Amino acid sequence: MSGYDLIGDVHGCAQSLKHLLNKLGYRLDNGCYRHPQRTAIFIGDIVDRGNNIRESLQLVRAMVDGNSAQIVIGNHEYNALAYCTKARADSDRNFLREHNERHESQIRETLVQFAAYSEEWQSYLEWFRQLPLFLEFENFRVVHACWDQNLIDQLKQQGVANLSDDKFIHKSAERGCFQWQVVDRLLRGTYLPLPNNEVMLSQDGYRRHVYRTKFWSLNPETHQDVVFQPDPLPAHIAGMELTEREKARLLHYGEEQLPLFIGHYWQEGRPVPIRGNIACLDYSAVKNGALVAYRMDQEKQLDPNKYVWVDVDPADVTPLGD
Ligand SMILES: [Mn+2]
Repeated sequence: MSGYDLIGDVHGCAQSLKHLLNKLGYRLDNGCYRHPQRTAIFIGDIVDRGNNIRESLQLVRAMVDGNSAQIVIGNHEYNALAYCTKARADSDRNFLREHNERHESQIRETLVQFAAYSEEWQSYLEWFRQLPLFLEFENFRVVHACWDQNLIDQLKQQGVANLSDDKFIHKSAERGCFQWQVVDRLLRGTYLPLPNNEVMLSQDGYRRHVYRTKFWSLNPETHQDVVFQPDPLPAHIAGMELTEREKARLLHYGEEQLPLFIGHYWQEGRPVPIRGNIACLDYSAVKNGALVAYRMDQEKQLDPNKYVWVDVDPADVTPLGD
């Protein structure tokens, strides 16, 4: 085998995924998409939002079980697990992830599409617990949202690769502790509170108290220097200087580090590397964007010509019913 094809957030877009795999030279062989020389790597977030979530999971799991692909867990797989896991009796909550309106709407499509297949859904929840939190290869790294070397070193020391440990997953729901930090940082990335307790309305209609930030900017001065999300900051905030405290909350993934692949961030437009050693492969397929792959070989600097993508298939995103 030689080479890896890294694939961004699928979010239930199984038809688009089949088109992308075909374009990359993978062929269906006994129920599993395979390439004669290459291995696929999924960056997480297979579930939620799109029309074909069950088929996406079936396809990806067959590839992982058949050694034709690897995968890291995304925040949506974690959220599904936490949403469906009962909290312990001595906890102040019923489930690890609260069943409020916002959380319910994020997972709704997944639960609806699995409504008639509850045993199968249970088996995917078990599977999510086996998915690695990060992957490290000789010449590149993979994580859903953010590479935090300090947390990853601690995970390695403790021999924690995934969420299979009961104690770890229950702790991960307790804001502030190490297990919570791991999930929050690796699967959701870095973010800052809006200054002066301000709130902004995002495109998807939610009130946000925080905004997503880059974890690679060197010596940022203002909020505009670090913002990394589709929704622009309000103009009066964008130009405000970062305080020392805010700067201390940010990370810096250096230019000398190994190439890193992430998903998560709803990018738009033509896929290009963020920098010579960082590529985000989430191009908002399920918001009528593109499903994107990067063909990784031995390069030390990422090459804009090595992206392959397909526009989302309308069958994955057209509202059903009415
Ligand atoms: Mn995502």
